[in-house]
Amino acid sequence: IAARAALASVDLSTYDAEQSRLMDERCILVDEEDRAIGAVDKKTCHLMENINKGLLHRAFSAFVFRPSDGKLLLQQRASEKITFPDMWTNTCCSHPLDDFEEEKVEEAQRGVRVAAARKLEHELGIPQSQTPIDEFQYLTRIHYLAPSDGLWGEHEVDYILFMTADVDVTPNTNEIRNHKYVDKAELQAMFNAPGNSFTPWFKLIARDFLFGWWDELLKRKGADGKLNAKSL
Ligand code: DMA
Ligand code: MN
Repeated sequence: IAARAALASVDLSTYDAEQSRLMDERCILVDEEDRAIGAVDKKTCHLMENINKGLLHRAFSAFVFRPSDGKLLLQQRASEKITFPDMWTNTCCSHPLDDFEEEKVEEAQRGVRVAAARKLEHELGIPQSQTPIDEFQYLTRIHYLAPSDGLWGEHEVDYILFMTADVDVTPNTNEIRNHKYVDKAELQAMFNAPGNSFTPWFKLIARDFLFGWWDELLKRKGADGKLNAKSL
């Protein structure tokens, strides 16, 4: 990757103040093998000009399913989001941060699990007591690159985490516009309907992985009759 001094920057004053502030968070830079190689602010990480020079960071995509019926909790991103505003997506995505020692721990994907619980609370108001980090089922990592508009985009090694949990949602309206539970047919109908837009990573994960794992999850009923992603 390019030397730090050569990386592009941009003025955020026309964007939402809170979302601009969050652009100071420090993401974990990784190489193509997901080895941590440094840290840089979220703004720098998400500018296409830097992505085009190879800048890559670590992220997670969490999928929360309702244990009683296996419906998936979706969110629609707020208009305030600087990247991918107003798009429908999986329950919660974000980044483990270099700012927190615990989120840098790689053993048993501890860092991304801790970050996922933190952001489920921040974005959806889900108390962390309802998302114990050991209950996340880590499925795989994907490396992908996707532009948002001309200026912004994503280039990540993205850890996919499933969880079955009964959760209380209190949306942070600076982060999410809407949320809803869907079954497979309802999600497919949303994809087919004109006018809905979806994040590129959610479309990619849905196309390649989601429906297969979801079918498996729906077969994994415990003695209590509830679905459990931990057995996937
Ligand atoms: C970034 O998500 C992570 C992925 C997997 C795309 P995001 O833009 O929702 O992050 P944040 O909520 O931290 O802005
Ligand atoms: Mn990112």
